[in-house]
Amino acid sequence: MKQPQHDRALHPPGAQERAEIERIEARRTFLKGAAAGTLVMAFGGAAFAVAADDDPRLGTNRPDGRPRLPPGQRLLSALRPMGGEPGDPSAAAWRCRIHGDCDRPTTIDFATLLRMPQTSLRADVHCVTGWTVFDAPWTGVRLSHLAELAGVRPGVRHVVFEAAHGYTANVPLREALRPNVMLAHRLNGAPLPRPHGPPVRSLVPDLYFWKSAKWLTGVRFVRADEPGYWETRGYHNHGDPWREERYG
Ligand SMILES: Nc1nc2c(c(=O)[nH]1)N[C@H]1C(S)=C(S)[C@@H](COP(=O)(O)O)O[C@H]1N2
Ligand SMILES: [Mo]
Repeated sequence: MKQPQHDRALHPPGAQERAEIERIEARRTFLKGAAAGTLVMAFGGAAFAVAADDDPRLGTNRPDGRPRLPPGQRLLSALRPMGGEPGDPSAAAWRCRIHGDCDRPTTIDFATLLRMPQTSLRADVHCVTGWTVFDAPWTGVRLSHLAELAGVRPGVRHVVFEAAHGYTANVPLREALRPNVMLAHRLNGAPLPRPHGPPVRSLVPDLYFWKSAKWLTGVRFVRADEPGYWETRGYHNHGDPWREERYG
């Protein structure tokens, strides 16, 4: 699977972490060189938003008391497409297995997802490569709703998000049941744009963004933890941005 943004597996152990840090530093230096504020630049053929250093939300705290900007992060004005091997973006073709250790496993399609209770929220997201975006507006269905529907059995401790081409990400069940964790199908008031995992991705805003699986194909409830794609390639098993749980 090609993963150009986090290709630490290509470097020998020891050099891996330095290479990643150098990459992050290079990006930061680039961003510092760009003008502050909301600005979209052409870069490698893709448009992306750059640093918003003068944002009044910087330096404030979240309702839970933690700083709005986690340590070592820099604010961008819009999500940056981070790549990954795309799945089928078609809503008509989308199927998602809700399965694992539950009483009522099921497969849902897009129309079924839309008939479920919809949640719209603004969430901050934090990419391990060093960027954060505040207040991204998402719409979707809470994971807690799907867990209830599936009848998750006692003893289940983890959720594995499954995505196209074998990508997976593991999240502790307790955290996955929080009200801001969802299967998202809209971003910024529109269907998920092509690079951001349409038609449906998971959204786990309070963990690093690699936990938010694009091109979602399944939600699996498990008792024993199953480290996912990045978690088995040197990244932290949990990924809390405020503890800087970047590398395992
Ligand atoms: N299916 C899939 N989901 C994925 C990835 C991926 O490679 N494949 N990359 C992850 C990583 S490393 C990040 S940082 C975010 C990036 O999401 P974005 O491209 O919408 O910014 O998606 C995550 N979800
Ligand atoms: Mo990432």
